[in-house]
Amino acid sequence: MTITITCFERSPDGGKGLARDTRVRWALEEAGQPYELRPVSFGAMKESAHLGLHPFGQIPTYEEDDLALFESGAIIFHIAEHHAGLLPNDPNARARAITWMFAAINTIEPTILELQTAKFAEGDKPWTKERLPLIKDRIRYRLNQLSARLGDADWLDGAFSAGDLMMVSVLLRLRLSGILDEFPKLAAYVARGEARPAYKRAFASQVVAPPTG
Ligand code: GTB
Repeated sequence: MTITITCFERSPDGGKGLARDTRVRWALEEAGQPYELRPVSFGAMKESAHLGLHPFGQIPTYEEDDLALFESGAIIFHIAEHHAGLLPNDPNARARAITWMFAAINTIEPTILELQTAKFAEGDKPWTKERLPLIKDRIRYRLNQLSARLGDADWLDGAFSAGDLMMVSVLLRLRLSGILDEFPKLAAYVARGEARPAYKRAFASQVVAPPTG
């Protein structure tokens, strides 16, 4: 059966590929697996049909035969476990690549989400002006450590892996803030990810709704 991924019917980023379905589609492109996209409206995400797939009423979801998954990290791990190209065969290298997947979503992404929440959900609150520099410094602290570990290597641990796919996807969400450009090694790392043919195909296949009005 075809793999089906849900995505925003109308992504708030207007075509920058920043929603989390992009990383899943990127993984499927790296693995050479065909898939279909099913756009979902914000309203439909909170209705029972979609909540049956995703208890938190979000995208992306993954459906294949009688398997339904949510959480981009779990979906990409599933894809990487079942298809070649995203995880090394050597057990230790594989465990390290998986560690980088977790580091991306558990150590780096939360700081970036804090920034997005402060800007977009709490932008009008009186504390935001004071809070933003603190959040940005917490991001810089982590990026400094990540950049030091990456050094002059192309990827985080040898060959490109699902760990890099996840880390690049997470870092991409920072680009508009300008913070990524403060770390030239990380900016070049993200650019290497975006230059991969599989990423380009994933980016090109995103659903971009025409502007309203
Ligand atoms: N932990 C989950 C995962 O990794 O899959 C998080 C899923 C999630 O946050 N989904 C978001 C969603 O469905 C879309 S990706 N939101 C709707 C809702 O909660 O009602 C987050 C996102 C949204 C918009 C942009 N953007 O416009 O730039 C970027 C990322």
